[in-house]
Amino acid sequence: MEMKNWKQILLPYTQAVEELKVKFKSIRNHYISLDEYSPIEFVTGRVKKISSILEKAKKKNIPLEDIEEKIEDIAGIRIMCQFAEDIYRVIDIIRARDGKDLYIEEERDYITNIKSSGYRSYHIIIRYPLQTGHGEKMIFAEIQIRTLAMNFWATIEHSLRYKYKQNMPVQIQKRLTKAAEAAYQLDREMAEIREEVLKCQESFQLESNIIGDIFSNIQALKNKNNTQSMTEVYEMFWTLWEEGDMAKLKEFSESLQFPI
Ligand code: 0O2
Ligand code: 0O2
Repeated sequence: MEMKNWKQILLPYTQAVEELKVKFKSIRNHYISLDEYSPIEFVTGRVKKISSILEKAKKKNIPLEDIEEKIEDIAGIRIMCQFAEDIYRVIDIIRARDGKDLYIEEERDYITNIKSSGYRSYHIIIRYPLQTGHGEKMIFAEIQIRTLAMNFWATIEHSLRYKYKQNMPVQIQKRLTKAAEAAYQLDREMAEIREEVLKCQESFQLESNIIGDIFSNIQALKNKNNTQSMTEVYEMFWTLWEEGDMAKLKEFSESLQFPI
């Protein structure tokens, strides 16, 4: 494999990362548009750096011509969740798509089986059928699903490991182990207050959607009505807004949609 082919080799992986990001972001948007809590907080993606691919190939004795078949995380998607419980909802969503737009190859549960470094995450290796200019190409991708706390720890640990390579000072290693434990405790604490947080977030989301609806309905009315009746509509809105009763605001929004 010559160096000049790298760009060509990585192109399908770039496409896969972009497509998968759109797909998982859409799942989040779907929940939000239905006023529902989304188990996905945010999604990121990356194509593995050439230097990391080469390092991994060397470490695992993979000949360069086998890289595409043997290195499963050239395309990587990361899904962040607020709570550990959400991870299992995301896993179910992905499993439900198995055999449809992706094929699950393997699952690695580093949440139950925490790595010795302290790393926690749930990995799903998939085969993803990519539509290219030259027909379908099946490629590997790795989906990492983790909480915000797991991500926080892993991001910092990854950058330190990258910085020190094999020579991480023992003192820093110890601190990282302690920090991993703290991140684990944080997830446990958050699970306890999850119900409370969910209630607040849902009502906030609902409120912002109702207000959004009211303003689009007012806009639609404005195009039809005269300014006289619009003043009444605004006054009514401010009165109800100050009262803060969501049921009344919803009713008001509907009355604007279907004026008598
Ligand atoms: P928005 O409007 O900010 O929600 P891209 O192709 O640029 O969308 P990419 O290249 O993967 O995505 O970018 P990156 O930097 O990895 O971040 C992806 C998305 O994750 C971005 O949002 C970031 O705002 C979001 N993100 C990154 N870190 C955090 C974080 O700590 N908390 C939260 N809530 N979001 C974070 P978008 O998709 O650009 O859209
Ligand atoms: P990059 O390109 O820097 O993101 P391995 O044998 O551990 O090298 P394996 O068995 O092929 O890897 O796959 P695994 O363990 O399922 O996934 C490897 C990826 O998981 C890593 O990518 C990290 O993103 C993440 N990961 C695994 N272990 C750790 C850890 O101890 N700390 C952190 N921060 N992340 C980890 P790379 O190789 O770092 O690639």
